[in-house]
Amino acid sequence: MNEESDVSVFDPERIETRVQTLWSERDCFRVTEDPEREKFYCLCMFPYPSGKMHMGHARNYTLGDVVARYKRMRGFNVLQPMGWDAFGMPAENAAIKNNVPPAQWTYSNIDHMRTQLQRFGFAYDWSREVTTCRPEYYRWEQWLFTRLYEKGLAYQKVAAVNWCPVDQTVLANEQVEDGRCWRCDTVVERKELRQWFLRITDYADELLAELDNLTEWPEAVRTMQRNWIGRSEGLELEFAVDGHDPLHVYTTRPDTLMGVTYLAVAAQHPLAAAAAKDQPDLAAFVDECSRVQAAEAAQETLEKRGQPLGIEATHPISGEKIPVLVANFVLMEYGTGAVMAVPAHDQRDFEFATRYGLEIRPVIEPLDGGDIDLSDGAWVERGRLVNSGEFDGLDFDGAFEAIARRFEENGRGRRRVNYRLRDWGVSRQRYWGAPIPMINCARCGTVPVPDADLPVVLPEDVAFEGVGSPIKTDPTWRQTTCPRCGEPAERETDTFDTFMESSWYFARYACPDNDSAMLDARSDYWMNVDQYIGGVEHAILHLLYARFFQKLMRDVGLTKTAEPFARLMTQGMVLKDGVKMSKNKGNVVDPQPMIERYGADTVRLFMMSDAPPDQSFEWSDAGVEGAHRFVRKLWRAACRMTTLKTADVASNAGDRAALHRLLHKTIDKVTDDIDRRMTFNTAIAALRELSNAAFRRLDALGAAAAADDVVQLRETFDVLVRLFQPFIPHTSQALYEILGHDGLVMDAPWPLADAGAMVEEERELVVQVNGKLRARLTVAADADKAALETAALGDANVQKFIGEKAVRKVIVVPGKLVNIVV
Ligand code: ANZ
Ligand code: ZN
Repeated sequence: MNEESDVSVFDPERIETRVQTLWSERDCFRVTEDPEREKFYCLCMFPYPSGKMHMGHARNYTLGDVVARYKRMRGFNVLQPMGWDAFGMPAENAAIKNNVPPAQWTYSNIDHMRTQLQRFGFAYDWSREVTTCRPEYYRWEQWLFTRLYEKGLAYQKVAAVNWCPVDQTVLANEQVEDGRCWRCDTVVERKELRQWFLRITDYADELLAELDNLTEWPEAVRTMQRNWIGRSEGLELEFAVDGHDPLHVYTTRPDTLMGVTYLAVAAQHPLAAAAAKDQPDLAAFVDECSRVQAAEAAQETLEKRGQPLGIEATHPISGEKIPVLVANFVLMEYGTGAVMAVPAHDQRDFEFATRYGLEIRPVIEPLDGGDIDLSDGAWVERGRLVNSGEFDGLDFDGAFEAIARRFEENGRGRRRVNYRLRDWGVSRQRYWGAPIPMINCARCGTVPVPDADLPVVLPEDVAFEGVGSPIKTDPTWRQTTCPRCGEPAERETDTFDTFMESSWYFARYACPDNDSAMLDARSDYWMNVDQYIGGVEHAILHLLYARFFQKLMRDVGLTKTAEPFARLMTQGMVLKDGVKMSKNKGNVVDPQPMIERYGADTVRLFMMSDAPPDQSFEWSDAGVEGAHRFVRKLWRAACRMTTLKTADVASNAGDRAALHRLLHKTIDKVTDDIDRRMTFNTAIAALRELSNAAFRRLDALGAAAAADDVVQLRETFDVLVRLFQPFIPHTSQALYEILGHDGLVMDAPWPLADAGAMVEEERELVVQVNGKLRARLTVAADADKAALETAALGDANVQKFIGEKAVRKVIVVPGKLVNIVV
């Protein structure tokens, strides 16, 4: 027998190569906008082309592929694209280290990773591949930016930024973790620079409100976004200051007004500067605070420090004199950059007051009376006002209203809504990013690059001298002429934050070939993404920016879609030996050799079978071995089944009924697990159970069986092959052919469960005597308690163990067990 014809030999590499060739010959993942069919857009977060795929990618992309392939069998017009988040610092760092241009490094990584992805057999429409570092992609981002500039949504300001001295770039607040750079862990400094910003705060209300409608998102992600936006309602109040303009403070606790014992301003506040003029000590302190980075994340843990300004303010109600200090925990960028301090009821104010011996004056008591304990911290709950003169006895809401009205009446305060969210600084001083399409002209000021001159192309063939951006160090790249007056002018040499590219790629997959518009009608067909899958580390940054961009694109008239992602799945981490797989831990398992050894289907199956997608998944060699043994067994059994002969032999109707029932229950469970719950692990467990039942039946029947049995076994394998298609698509396709079908299994309809067939007519009943198993009986599924008791007591073996002893109690668990206590 020659190799080719001996199909019962399971050779994953040969099978996978052949099936993938079939797919590409038929071009079967290329989709078009078919208005007759319901669309399903399934998307995984695109990778940064770092060099090679890791297990996190493998898991993410397999999850997406399972959904996409399943939906296709359900009759949807499924789009599943893939692309590359190709700009970013690692390319530059590699370039500086190895002397290769970032473009070259990036493109060769992309080629390598594309091959790796293809080996997995993901059902991607590669004709839509998007690579963000290509001018045909980023030109539209540049175009949108100039539109936003015209609308006042993009603007420039000198801002204190988080500066990473190692990476030589500005970092967004989101990129600072515990005061350190998210990439290189260096302590971040504060620096004043002229930057480009997008006015995301204009969209804060909508971004917040629409979270309520994203019911198919994990609650944890919605909460994180709510907190990040951080909407608060409070008052802006005015305090008179001796010899200076009045000081404005923002407070969310006006009910604590009578407990204010000092005011505190940020180091960058004008009042601090004014006071520091003739006080060198103070000036030195203010200067020092200004240099330390001000990322809000670091504020909680910051050691609270300050100095008196030597200035006094007047309490607006009591008329008392209170000191004004400068404090490092007050942020210039939030509220008004100044706070009224209430040490009795605010923890930061408490720590500060304790350290500097300032008065702590309690003005709130619990609603149920009782004393508050200020011995080791502030009492921060809401309660009832005391020591507050005319406001005594009011609760939080009552006090808020009374005090708001009082200040509104005398014109010294107003209600105000505040957001923690800041405008998004998008300027980066690095090279490998999309150039910001702006020109500085000595006469005309800032001028956007006209549409006809877009894209502003980033030169790709560059050499690095040090870490500086080649377009900054090159004296000629920036030289241009002003589009308005025609005089010599200079280009902006900063590039965009790479979060800009990942904020709209999902929409561009709908129309990647359009060279005359950013989006077209096709994006309204495909958007929004029905299922988005990616790491939970993107819960805030990427997902918030993407939601923002979708609204920006809508507001310049490009699309009707307001929210980009209908349903979100955040996948758990991949672990090895209980800890996250990472280079640092030295516990990385590379997917490539695993595929070479076991085939893509085995790796896919194992990764989906271990844990639900949102939980962490533990890689184990035994697990992948087990998955491999199973696929091989399935293959051999299906092949053997096709050789089963029909003979004139007896058939057991009871066995047939049981298998029939299991078949339909499995269809039902697998469908529900994939579709609604996305618990692929339990779907696979159910599929394996059905497979094992089929294997056992096959063994029991031998070489020949009754016609009814042959037909049923055939049907069972037919169903298995289709239900397994999303997980092990190559094996499934090859077996589909072996079972005698033409065409593609993924175009076969998904099996549907027959509810009638799932009803159990008979069940197994376990009978125990004093807790020990003594009999297994087959009983009617709907038998009542009395019938079960009678059946149990009547069994010969059970009677033997009861013997002469008295039956003291019979416990019946219907449908499961009878325990007889003697
Ligand atoms: C008095 C007070 C008493 C406050 C009290 C709190 C508790 P959210 O909810 O985040 O908006 N604050 C205002 N501006 C600040 C700034 N620039 N830097 C640091 N802290 C600032 O927080 C609002 C509260 O944070 C404000 O209410 C203010 O302190 C403080 F028992 O005012 B509160
Ligand atoms: Zn000009």
